[in-house]
Amino acid sequence: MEKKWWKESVVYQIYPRSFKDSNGDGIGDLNGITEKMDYLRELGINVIWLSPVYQSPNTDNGYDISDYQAIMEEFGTMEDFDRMLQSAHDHGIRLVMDLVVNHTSDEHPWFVESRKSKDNPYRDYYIWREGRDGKEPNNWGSCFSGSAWKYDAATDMYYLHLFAEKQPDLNWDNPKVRQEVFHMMDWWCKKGIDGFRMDVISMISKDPALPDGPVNGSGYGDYGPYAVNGPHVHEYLQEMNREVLSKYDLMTVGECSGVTIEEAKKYANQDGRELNMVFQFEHMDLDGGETFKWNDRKINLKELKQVLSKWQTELAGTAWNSLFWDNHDQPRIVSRLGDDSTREYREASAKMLALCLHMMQGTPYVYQGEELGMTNVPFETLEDFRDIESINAYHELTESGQVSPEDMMRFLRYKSRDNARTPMQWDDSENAGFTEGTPWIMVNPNYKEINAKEQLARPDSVFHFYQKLIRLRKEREIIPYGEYELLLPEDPDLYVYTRALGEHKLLVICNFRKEEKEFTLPEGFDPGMGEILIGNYPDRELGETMTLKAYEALAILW
Ligand code: TEU
Ligand code: CA
Repeated sequence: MEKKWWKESVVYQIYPRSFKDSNGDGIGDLNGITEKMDYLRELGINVIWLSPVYQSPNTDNGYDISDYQAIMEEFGTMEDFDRMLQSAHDHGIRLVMDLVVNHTSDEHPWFVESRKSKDNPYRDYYIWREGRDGKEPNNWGSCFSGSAWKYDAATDMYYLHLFAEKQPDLNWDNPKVRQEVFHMMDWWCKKGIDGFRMDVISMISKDPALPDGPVNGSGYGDYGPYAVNGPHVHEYLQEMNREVLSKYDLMTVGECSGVTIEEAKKYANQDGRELNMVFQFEHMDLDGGETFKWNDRKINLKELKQVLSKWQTELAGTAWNSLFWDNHDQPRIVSRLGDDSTREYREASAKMLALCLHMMQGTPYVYQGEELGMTNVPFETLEDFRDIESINAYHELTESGQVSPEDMMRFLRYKSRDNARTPMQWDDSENAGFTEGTPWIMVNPNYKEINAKEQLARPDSVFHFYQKLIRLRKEREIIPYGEYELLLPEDPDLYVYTRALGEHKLLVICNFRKEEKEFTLPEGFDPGMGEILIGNYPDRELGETMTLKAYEALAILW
């Protein structure tokens, strides 16, 4: 496997609105990020992925962009951006920007023009269709509820939006659109940024016939077969690579929901023709159901092992994957796969989950607050939520009678994206030290117990555990490059795997349960010869048979 800096890096994702507010308006900002650069260096991460900071009406918190070359006023100025970038580089940290080019905001000047008339020069920047019998051009549903089409009276036609109405999809089949996007990317590269995380990049190419999709639980058709990994997606990414990416030393990661292994081998092939790595969701979608993510089902450990292992072994030597539990679209992992019921279990399970993921092959991503074991949030009413996906889903599913209001509130509390979007918990002062004003979304009331200040001062904290995992990846080649093998696939409680490189073997053992569990070392692993690289209980001694404690995890090197 070819060595690359981005294979040996750990990425930290910042959701700027919730990271640190520097001016008391209740909204995180760029100067807030600059203030916290020392904290990030202390954690040891190499790369920041910055969620969108561009000008935006904020229907979807910056994933609806109205100017790709301007900074959102609430976040600061271009000078603040330049200072933040310089500060990151001074701290030895690279900066990867979010690139949201499947769609723009409807307030983007391209769309403002496009909707004016059928012969406007920008008309073909978006996907316009005539209605079918006075209704939508096809049966597709959008990701944020309702039809994926919006009627526009000015020209008596419909435009496509796979996300919110205010996020019209760009028409990538138009070469002018591609040139505009590539030009804008080049402008950012010249500024000195270090890469792009590409939002829903697997969805930029649609089958131009736009056929009806199979009807799903929502009553709408699924656009997946015609818009995900569509007919020209690889051609367009190769063009982007030739025109922009190949000219700089970048890290590129494609958010590829709905990607298969076969497709991932194209997006993230080592031949370097497209992107460096994919960011895919198969393991996170295991608790979906008829009403998609909206339920409170638990992920089954055997299925989780099977899916994660498939991606480990099938991409090996060919393509590269991202490793993550949390991001700004996911509830908190310690509440989802771990145990947030007591302080002891919370810390043990947060560390176990971190170890389990960080010892795998791929580039790990830490989402802000994950390194503290931040939890889901006790939202009480619908008014506590800010996320368009959550609010729309509540209305759609309760008003159609598919889900009762009580159940839906429980599902939102468990799965809403807002669980990841409450303010970063810096200390135990008011508003968790995030703002001196009124935060734009509630602070998790557990900040007095869970905060960075307390954890920085305590050697056995979740923070220091992440710090050690991140350091180990840099010190031990076996972690980025070793060969992966799953052991005990049928065990319902333990996740055990090995990594192998040259003479060395790494054994990773994770108890996903609070019950104690017997574990016997596999044949050939001499307990007297193994070295515990990291574990979440201080007094662990190696034996041929060990009784693993609640959520115990360890990585042993031979
Ligand atoms: O998310 C894309 C995506 O696949 C989402 O539908 C995701 O599955 C969903 O949010 C999970 O509930 C990206 C961004 O990460 C997300 O924040 C944006 O809202 C979305 O694209 C539109 O830009
Ligand atoms: Ca602010």
